[in-house]
Amino acid sequence: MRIVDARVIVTCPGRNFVTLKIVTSDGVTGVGDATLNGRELAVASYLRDHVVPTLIGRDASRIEDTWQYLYRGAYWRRGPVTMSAIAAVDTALWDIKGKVAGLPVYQLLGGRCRDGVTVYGHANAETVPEVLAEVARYVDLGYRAVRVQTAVPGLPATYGVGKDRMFYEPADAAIPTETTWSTERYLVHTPQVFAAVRDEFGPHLKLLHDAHHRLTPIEAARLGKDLEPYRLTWLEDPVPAELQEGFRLIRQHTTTPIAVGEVFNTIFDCQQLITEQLIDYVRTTVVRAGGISHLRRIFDLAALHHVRSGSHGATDLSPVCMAAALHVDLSIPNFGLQEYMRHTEATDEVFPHAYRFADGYLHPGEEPGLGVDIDESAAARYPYAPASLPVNRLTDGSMHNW
Ligand code: EZ4
Ligand code: CO
Repeated sequence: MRIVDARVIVTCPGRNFVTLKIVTSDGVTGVGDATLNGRELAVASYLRDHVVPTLIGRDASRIEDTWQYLYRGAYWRRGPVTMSAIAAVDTALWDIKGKVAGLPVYQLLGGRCRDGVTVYGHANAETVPEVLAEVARYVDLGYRAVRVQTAVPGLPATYGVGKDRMFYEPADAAIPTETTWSTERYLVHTPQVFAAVRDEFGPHLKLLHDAHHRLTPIEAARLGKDLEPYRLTWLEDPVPAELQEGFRLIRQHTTTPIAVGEVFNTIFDCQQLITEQLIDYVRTTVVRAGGISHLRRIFDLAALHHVRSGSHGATDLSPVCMAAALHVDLSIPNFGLQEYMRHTEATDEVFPHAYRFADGYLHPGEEPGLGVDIDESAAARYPYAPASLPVNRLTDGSMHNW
């Protein structure tokens, strides 16, 4: 069974998505997500100009060999653009293998390890009373875990806190918006938020918080200590992670569990974090880390070192990535938690999918393959529109992380 066509589809049903659709000589098709938020066209070009010509005529059943060919063959290894492109090919080939076998992909990965995939939603608001109402909304919908973010008093706008509640989208302008940040104010305010949330919702709701790589290790250690009474499931991205050993300092000071990895693109970005047990959850997901094949390598290494999965699942990861992530989540022994931000209706229309939310869990469904597709005629109605993630400056005007 040979690959006869591979199409790169760029569409913007509310936000930009890049999708690869592979077609075989038997007429079987497979889809892979290649979306890199704010840099979408770089991956589209990488696929169209450099990858697709090498796929035509290739045996569609050789998933691992194709992965190695694309990773080693390019000479230039790693990086978000390369690894998102490889991920799209890998994901589409898993989809095809499942359809050929007549099995959902999670069965090919070893079958289910759990009944459903526990997900968390995002409660975002300006003030504490408003965020309590948002958390209540998720609890009413059946969620068992909620990420809580508020604005920081005294700052004009805070990343991760948008005007739209259930459909929040951080990439908002062709040229990046600039926002202001103060770590001092944030460190004072955040423990007060979680005191109020615990007080209102009791000890059993899983609570999470994302620091968006904004702190130094010692500031993160302070925040972790101050949050200990509220027993977070995790504190996410406390510091930028280029320096993996930076996490040692956080670990020495706090028992608040640490999650990191949404920007990682290979196992080499987290091997020290995992093998030294410096984190509790690794947040890589399918599109960002070389597809199902490479993501499983990361999670297998993590399993050896008491680290669980906590895959990224924001709106910039398309329903194709979400479906693929759910098959992985269902089949690995060390699953932790899956992020889930609902997509807009227009996105769900462009990407019909079998996965369903029920009672706090997502279920990938039983369709052969990934159980997701792209409706190309619907996609064509939503042309690409440039959008970037915001840039952050400190109150004195200097550039900050993120
Ligand atoms: O900022 O997906 O945990 N989720 C997040 C997201 C990310 C965006 C970046 O593309 O941090 O909101
Ligand atoms: Co995050």
